[in-house]
Amino acid sequence: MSKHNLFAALRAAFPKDLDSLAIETDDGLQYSWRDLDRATAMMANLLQSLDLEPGARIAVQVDKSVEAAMLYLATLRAGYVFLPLNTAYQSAEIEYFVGNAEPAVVVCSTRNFGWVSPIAFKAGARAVFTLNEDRTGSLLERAVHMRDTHTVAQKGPDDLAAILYTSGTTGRSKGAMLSHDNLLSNAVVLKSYWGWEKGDVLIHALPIFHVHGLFVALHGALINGSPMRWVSKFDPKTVVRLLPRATVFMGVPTLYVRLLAEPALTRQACAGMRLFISGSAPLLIETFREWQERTGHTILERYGMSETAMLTSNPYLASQGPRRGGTVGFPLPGVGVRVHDETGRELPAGEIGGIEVRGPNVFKGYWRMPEKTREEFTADGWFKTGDVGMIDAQGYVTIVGRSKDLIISGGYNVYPAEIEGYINEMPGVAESAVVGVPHPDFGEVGVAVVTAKPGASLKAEQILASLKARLANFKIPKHCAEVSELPRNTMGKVQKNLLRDQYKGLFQS
Ligand code: MCA
Ligand code: AMP
Repeated sequence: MSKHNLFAALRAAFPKDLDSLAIETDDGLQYSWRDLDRATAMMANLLQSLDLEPGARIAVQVDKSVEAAMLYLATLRAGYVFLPLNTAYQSAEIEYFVGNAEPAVVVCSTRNFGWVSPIAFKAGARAVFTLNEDRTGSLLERAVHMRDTHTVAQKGPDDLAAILYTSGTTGRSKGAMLSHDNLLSNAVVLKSYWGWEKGDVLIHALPIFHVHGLFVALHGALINGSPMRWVSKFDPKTVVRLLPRATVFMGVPTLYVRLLAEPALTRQACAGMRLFISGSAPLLIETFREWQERTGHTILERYGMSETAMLTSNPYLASQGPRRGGTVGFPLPGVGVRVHDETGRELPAGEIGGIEVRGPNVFKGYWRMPEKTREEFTADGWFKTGDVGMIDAQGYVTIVGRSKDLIISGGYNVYPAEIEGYINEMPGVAESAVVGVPHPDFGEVGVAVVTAKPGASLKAEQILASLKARLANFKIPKHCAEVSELPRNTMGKVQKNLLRDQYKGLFQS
């Protein structure tokens, strides 16, 4: 029944007055709810006119725009599987994702069409459209001729709605398969847990190719019938200017750090705001406290994953307890969170171990990787997050680290194994290790430590330049050091903790 289609639930929450404002962009464009309804119907009709098989993937690598968000909603509406791709990915990365997901349709920017379309067609795509942030491109040129009414496709709760690539701790990303109910159940829980109310207005300043911006922020506003102030590329001055005309803001810690650097961020500017939410990476207690002092607001920190959407959150209501900086709050209603040691034994309150999760928010598995999927679940069906933490006596969850080899930089995941793979192929390189070190802006950034083959001499800037030619810019280590050898433990494993200690002061003022 279409009632299980996530789009049907979002559409049911549109306000009665369809001609009221749904989205206003930072360059003054205004979209009504009727615009959203008509445009998503036309795009859904275009997709369905291609006669794709059920479960077809629609891969999208386009700059953030309202039309890109409409394309996501149209994909849900038409019953296909949305596959968002970071706009910073270059051809080697896109080749992997498109080769792995085999999308029926690929949508890219006109500037990238030259290299994206051959990759798409080689992987069996039926069509490649273009979509640009100035609303040009073949997608809209074709959609404009389609009917502006559409019957939402029937979907079951466990049917796939999206695939998000993530957690390539072994170097290659895995496609997390999220169902309509994974997303809808989480959106419904967060709507009430975060106190969404009539009159709320969201400032949307996150990318829409990851869970935070595409699901938590977008679904949060839509399922409450709330209008959005749409910021296509985060700029702290723009956000501060919008604060008096909004009530909710969501960001990664880097956004909060940059907003605090704006003198115009005052208590007065935030007087009309109801809620500031942070996640995707650890929020430093200094940032949490500085925000409180400057604005009078206490940031609500929550914890999520591409595989599980949101799993814990600090409380919204004071009656549920204080929002505690440095913690990620309580397991959400309906979500189970536990801490186990390596032997699988549940640990008592306050003891540190591996965080595991169970609930309607937990994904269906990794796309075409049944083995890997099995490895990441316990025998009794709990998902192993790869995060290390504890639950205290009051029930607050604290993440203290990660067992997975992962750097989270400005909210983006950077997998050392992937970068090391490329560096180790470079001429003259014997081996490398990429580790995360603290960074005042991005929270954590990568540092590459490299050893040369006998007789070879390495140039750090050359190593970084050749990485930049191959990989998304946010993945490029911010420093590269050559050493005679990498520290190893008795098992021969590189001791990345020693390297982290050695370089941790690199970016600290
Ligand atoms: C940009 N640069 C970065 C990053 N972003 N370097 C390291 N880490 C980054 N995150 C570099 C670029 O390579 C470029 O370097 C220079 O900074 C400026 O690039 P630009 O694109 O202009 O950067 P920016 O505009 O300053 O972007 C910073 C940003 C952006 C706004 C913080 O990274 C961002 O929007 N992050 C949000 C990510 C997100 O949505 N995470 C949610 C994941 P060069 O000039 O050398 O090329 S979802 C998730 O984690 C879970 C599910 C959850 O819980 O939400
Ligand atoms: P992703 O792989 O993009 O889904 O990122 C999920 C990872 O981000 C989690 O496994 C955590 O390591 C990290 N993460 C998300 N939210 C938080 C948070 N509030 N504090 C610390 N780490 C977080």
